[in-house]
Amino acid sequence: MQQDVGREIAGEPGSGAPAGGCDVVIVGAGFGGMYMLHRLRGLGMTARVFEAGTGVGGTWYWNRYPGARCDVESMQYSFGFSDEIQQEWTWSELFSGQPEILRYANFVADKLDLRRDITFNTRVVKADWSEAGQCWLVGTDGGETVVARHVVMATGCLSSSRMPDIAGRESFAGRVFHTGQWPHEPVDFTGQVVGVIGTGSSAIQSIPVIAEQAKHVYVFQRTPNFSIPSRNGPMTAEYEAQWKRDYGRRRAEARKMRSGVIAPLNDKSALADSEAARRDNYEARWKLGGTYFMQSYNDLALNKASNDTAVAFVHEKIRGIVKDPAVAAKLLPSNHPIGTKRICVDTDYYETFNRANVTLVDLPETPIKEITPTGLDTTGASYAFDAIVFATGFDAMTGTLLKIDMRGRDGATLREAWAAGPHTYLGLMTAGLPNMFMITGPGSPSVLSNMIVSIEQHVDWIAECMGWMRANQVAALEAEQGAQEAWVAHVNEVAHRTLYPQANSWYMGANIPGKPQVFMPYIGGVGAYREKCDAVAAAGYEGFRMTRARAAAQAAE
Ligand code: N01
Repeated sequence: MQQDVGREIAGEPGSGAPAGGCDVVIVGAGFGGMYMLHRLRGLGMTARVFEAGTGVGGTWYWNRYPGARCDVESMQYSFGFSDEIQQEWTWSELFSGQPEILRYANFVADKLDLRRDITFNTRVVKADWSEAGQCWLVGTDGGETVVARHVVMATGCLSSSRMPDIAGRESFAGRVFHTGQWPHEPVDFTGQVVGVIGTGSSAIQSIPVIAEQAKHVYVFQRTPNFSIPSRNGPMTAEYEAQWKRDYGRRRAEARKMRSGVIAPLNDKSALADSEAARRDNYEARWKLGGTYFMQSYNDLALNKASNDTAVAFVHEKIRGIVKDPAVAAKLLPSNHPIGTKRICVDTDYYETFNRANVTLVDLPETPIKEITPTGLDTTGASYAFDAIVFATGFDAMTGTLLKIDMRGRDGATLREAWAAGPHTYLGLMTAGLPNMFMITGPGSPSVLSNMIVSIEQHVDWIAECMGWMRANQVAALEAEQGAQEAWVAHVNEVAHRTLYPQANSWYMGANIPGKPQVFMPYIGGVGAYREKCDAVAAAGYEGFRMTRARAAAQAAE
């Protein structure tokens, strides 16, 4: 049983900052943590942010691998809360690369003077709820304990990179990289032989760039993935001006969209078109590029027969691009409907396999036996490299949250509460952990949406909730078990109306051995989800239970 030191440190439970502490501890200084801090300052609340990295930017701070780029247009993948920021900042490309997005994060941090409340190089490792103080005691790896009324987990959905359990991994004597933890100093592969393990989004972006530099690249593919050309290009002054003139309306429109992105939709089934019309439509979408391909028809995520038509089209494209038919055949994704694993977006991915210095190794044909000091052995051959790049993904959505030893009411741990998969109410809170909010947590649209739109929606909701608690002298707010279980059931039910659960994806937790297999994000759409969250707040935070601050409780007696 933990010792409850909250009373001693925090004094009488109120609804403001506990004595000697702050109103809120925010974990993470990515886009979520940055905007949360800004909103709380606006409410006159005190907040401290802890960030494991040496700078702001979250995902864009860590994922510095060659070719890292966002697949949502920059005019849309950017903050909409400040007209000054959105008018002042200028993007150089339609889909910006990681260095530019990181510069943007730093620009926002400077503009809002955020760094003075951020402690860098520091991880939050534990958080204990004090029933007596109605507050959290948050512990860092530097040994500091901070008392706070609330904790906001702005830890990101893809922030725990995953190294695979391959025998001999530690024995490799060359350089080892993970795309999600790329070094800050430049990495030069000139004249080197490189092995890339994995063919997800990170690999698909980095392989073409590494192949331009390296002497030879071996790509180890376990599951082929669908990828659509991004059609990135320079930002034109005219396109940018069009957006900036109309930003208010466009941001409002994006917030209502299913994906949080203004996208060309087609309210028609793929089966309603003739074969010729369908081909023309897919061809036009392929030329348009990017994730919009999945909106070619309204039922690609719902109807297997419709989805098959899109699969057939992309297969034909791959066969058309890759000159060696045997290599093309290996690149054809066949074990999941298109889009049910996150669709990849590339610049010259399939073309890269026409290069003489790139070899595709099909792992289902010749599985990996072990990593050796000089490279890697499959059942078919031995490969020698100077460097290995693990593009092997993340323990998504729950990995980072579960690394923190979080103990709520009566010592109940988050790890126990989520033993069968993440259980949340609206992806915002979990029963048993009062005043612990998650930004884009499991059970919210998060990774199925434009992350910045979803981050802004959550931050606004959380800030308003905290403001309401203070105004109403509520010391603690917590998801009710019943409301939470009803939400979890709804999240599952909606997911199982789609084809998504058919794929062994990280959305399902399938990439981590032993992880419960549940569909984690909410697929009901950003617009509908926002309406639900707003309705819950308007009804006095329906589905949450509250503990009144002591002064308010005494006054009411
Ligand atoms: O990770 P992934 P990612 N042996 O999990 C393979 C976002 N993102 O970093 O499919 C051999 O998708 C694994 O194989 P399999 C985006 O949401 C966005 O690429 O499990 N292979 C797979 O091929 C994305 O979805 C952007 O059979 C092994 C790969 O490693 C998410 O981040 C850019 C293996 C992992 O793919 C994650 O993408 C980049 C093993 N033991 C990322 N273990 C954009 O905005 C794993 N693999 C464009």
